[in-house]
Amino acid sequence: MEIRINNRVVQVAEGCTIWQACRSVGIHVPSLCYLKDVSQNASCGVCVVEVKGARSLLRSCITKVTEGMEISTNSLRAMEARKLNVELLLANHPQDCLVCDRNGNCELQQLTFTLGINSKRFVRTRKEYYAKDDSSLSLVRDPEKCILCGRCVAVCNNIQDVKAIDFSGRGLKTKVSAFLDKGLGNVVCTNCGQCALVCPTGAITEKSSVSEVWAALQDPEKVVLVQTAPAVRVGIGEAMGMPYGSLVTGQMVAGLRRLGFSRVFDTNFAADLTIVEEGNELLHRIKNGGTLPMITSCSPGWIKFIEHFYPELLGHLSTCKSPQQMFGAVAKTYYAEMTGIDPRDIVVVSIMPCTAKKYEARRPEMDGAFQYWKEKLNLTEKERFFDVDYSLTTRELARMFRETGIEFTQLPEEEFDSPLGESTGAAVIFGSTGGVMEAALRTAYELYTGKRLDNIDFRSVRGLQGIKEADVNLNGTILKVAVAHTLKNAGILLDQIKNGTSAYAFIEVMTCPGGCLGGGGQPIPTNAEIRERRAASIYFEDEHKAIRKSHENPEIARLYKDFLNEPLGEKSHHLLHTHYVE
Ligand code: HC1
Repeated sequence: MEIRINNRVVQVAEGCTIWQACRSVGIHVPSLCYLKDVSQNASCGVCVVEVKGARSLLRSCITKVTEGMEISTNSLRAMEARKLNVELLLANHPQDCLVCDRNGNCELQQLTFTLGINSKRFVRTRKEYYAKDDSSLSLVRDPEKCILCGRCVAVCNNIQDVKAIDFSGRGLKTKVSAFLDKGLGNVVCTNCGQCALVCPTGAITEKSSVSEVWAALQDPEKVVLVQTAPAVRVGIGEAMGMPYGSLVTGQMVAGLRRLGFSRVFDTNFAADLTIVEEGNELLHRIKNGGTLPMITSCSPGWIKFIEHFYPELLGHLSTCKSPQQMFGAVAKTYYAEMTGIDPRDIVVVSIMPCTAKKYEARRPEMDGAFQYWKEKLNLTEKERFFDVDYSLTTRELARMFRETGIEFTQLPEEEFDSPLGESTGAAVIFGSTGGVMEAALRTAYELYTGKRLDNIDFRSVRGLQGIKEADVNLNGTILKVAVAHTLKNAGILLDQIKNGTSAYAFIEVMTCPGGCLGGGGQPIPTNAEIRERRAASIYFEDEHKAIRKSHENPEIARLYKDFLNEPLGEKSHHLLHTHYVE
């Protein structure tokens, strides 16, 4: 279709919006509320353009192009209106950018700069001052910084189908809040943090534990171990100024050592352990008529979702704790015994692409190591400790690197410490949607058939489609499997189980779009194109690993030989598994 933009004749796709048309010919019209694939609220009024013949300025994010349309994105009228709308937002916005969590990465701050706004023209119109909501273990909401763009509401409602937050009030009293203003920690919020990822300002951020981790690192009595999730290695480079999806495993390890962690271990080691336990659990259920489909249980936002919305289906969850939690339990038992370190002196810090992991680490059932040591060391309830002490997001780790002035891009590549640092290709793909399924199939096939699996790439469960499925031939037995990412897609598969039409024996669910690589704790921005690049790096690392099946990890074999004895055994039961009850 032919139209004119800023006096130039251009060809654009039929049916697209003015915003998309401009974008397709290299013109960026700013917007604070529009976000591709997430929200199209037309609430901020920043994307207005002038269209010949139209009486008023039009919002480019919702207006479709028509043949012969003449658009001006840079007329004085359009530019002044855009500026005015931002100035009106600034009237009610706290001007504490210097101490804001999003300083330097705030879309409102950036737009104020690019539009050349250099004074505060209007006084505050809102009378009330809203208090921060820090009721959640994962997230902090500061309604004073909210510009009512609606992105958080859209992602929570439309992508996750959770509806934990919405607009309330009218006119100047309009605000975003949780049900009856109860606070995020007291409603159905799953802690996924997708709201924080799409928020243009600092109105929603993770609840930070950076200062507690600094304190632990300075404490001479403590041995501080760190574990890094699969998806952090393809995210942290971005946060340190590198291209999207940069794979920086070795530099990340080197950086963590320079921050002062006593040992740098890998959550991937525990991902391999999860696969061995979960693969055996699946086969046990198949052979003994257990509850099927079995559904993966490593994504804590997903666990909270099923607990809230489908409690009658909790029996379908694998009883395996997540790799983050398995790592903590193994570190404070097996590793403590092996090294003679008092488990009370061990501090386990996890670096996760996820905000819900903070919540998971404080779930009451996540104290397996304390229960293990309780009698042996005569511990009182007052001395109770959790398997994982602090969980930081990728963004928080970037903050720590920046604070210490570490030149991340100049770091050499270093190896993880042993024995909790060895991992396989199967473990790293946990970070992408479909990865847990593929890793489990690589192991389950060999366990079930007793034969070697040569073609280990299960490509049908890869990619960013919302729901994927595959038929896997286990020596004549066909195993039907499905993979879902985002909680809305998970709900579709759960409804099938509920109404008796589910055809699957095994299902993987990951909370966030794209899996953990698109987690709520990852660098901002995160969008579809960036998720693709991170996924490509994850599969690249898998392809180049010497060992690519979890059950072939020699350190996992040693863990069973020296400590756990066997998969699904007594120690595994106490340390690595749990039961979710209605
Ligand atoms: Fe995930 Fe997992 S893959 S849940 O997304 O099972 O956060 O990366 O660490 O625990 O391994 C997250 C990622 C992560 C766990 C693993």
